Amino acid sequence: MQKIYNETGINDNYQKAKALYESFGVDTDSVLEEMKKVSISIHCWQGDDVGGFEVGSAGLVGGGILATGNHPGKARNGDELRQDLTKALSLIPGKHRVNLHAIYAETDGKFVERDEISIEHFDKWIAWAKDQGLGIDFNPTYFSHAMAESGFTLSSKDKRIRDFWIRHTHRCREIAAEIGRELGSPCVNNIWIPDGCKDLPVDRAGYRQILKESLDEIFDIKYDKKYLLDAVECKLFGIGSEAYVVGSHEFYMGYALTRDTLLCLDAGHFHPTEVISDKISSLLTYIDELLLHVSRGIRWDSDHVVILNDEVLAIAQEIKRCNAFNKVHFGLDFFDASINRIMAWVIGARASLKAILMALLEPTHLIKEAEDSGNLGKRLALMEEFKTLPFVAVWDKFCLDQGVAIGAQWIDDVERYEEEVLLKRK
Ligand code: RNT
Ligand code: ZN
Repeated sequence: MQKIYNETGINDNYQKAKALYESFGVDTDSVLEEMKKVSISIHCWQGDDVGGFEVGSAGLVGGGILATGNHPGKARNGDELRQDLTKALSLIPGKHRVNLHAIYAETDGKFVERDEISIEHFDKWIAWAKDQGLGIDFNPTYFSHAMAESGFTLSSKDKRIRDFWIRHTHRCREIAAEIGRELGSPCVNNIWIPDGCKDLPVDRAGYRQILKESLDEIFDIKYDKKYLLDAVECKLFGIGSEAYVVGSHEFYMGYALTRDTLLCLDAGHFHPTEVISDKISSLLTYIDELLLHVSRGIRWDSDHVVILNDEVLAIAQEIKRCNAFNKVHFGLDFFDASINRIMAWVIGARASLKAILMALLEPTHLIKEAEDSGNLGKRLALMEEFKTLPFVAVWDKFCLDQGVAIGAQWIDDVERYEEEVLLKRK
């Protein structure tokens, strides 16, 4: 591989590609500048199958989500997870963010209930993020807990249960805002609850009314958007909530619109032929900012590793075509326990960045000209031709400039890390 990828070759290829893109009115140098500013939010939970570090935890339980597989070497504590993330980030070009869940609190071996966690339990994450130049995003955790066993949390009809989760959310927003202040970059705190029913409920409205009231109580406490951005994430169904999900798309769209929160769209949370890429322009007509959970559902919300497929490219194209890189927070959400977890991160993050780069390199103005002049054959023809412009020459140049492995070279690196680090974890 060393022979194929050499600096002179990459620079030569880049110069040729630059000339070709220029002939279509695209300046690759400024695209590379823009790419440096693109920051995606990389979810920590791929590193340990959504287990977290709670004392006495049995790993991911309930919540209607599932991590399948038993690949060796998963991170067992904060130090290992940060070590693995550091490895993954070294193979991903650009400066990014890490997305935490409340269960990744580090409590020094002591059990701390979720409604009692606080900022000091995230000190190590913050110090590491500062050291690495990363931002951090956050999520309250409403699953893997006795108080979530009924299948209801913030929408529970049991006041004791819902008050517990309201208190947990208060803690999380406070922590997230503090993280945002510490790191000088707003922390997105995303609320996703698993609440719903396996079979037909009769009181669909009742639970939604309660959820609205719980959320209103939560958001009654105001934070500066400089530090904290609140998001709410909808879902269509989960395992054990097939018939009814309280926090549906319509529910949260209405909520976000009337309460001025961000709306989170997870690519796996809609009907199988429904795509989130087409929702971006509609929502941005009314909503200031969106959070995306870029994921890959296969037949259901299976949370497969993101790859460079049509939908991921369409998402990136929509953000570009709407000129909305400053309004759309691009987060990853998948968990595959059956493959090397660092590979999973790197595959998903590199695929997402490739999609974004491809979108930025698209001579959109020419396609739009064809569309506006009514030449729809030309519009389709250009879209097809632009798919095979020498994007990879620009991608390799980006990786070279960012000092990360070119092409498939990173795979050897992760395999070595598996031998030297992961397989030694017993
Ligand atoms: C679940 C949601 C949610 C979770 C994470 C772990 O269906 O997608 O975002 O995946 O919070
Ligand atoms: Zn999600």
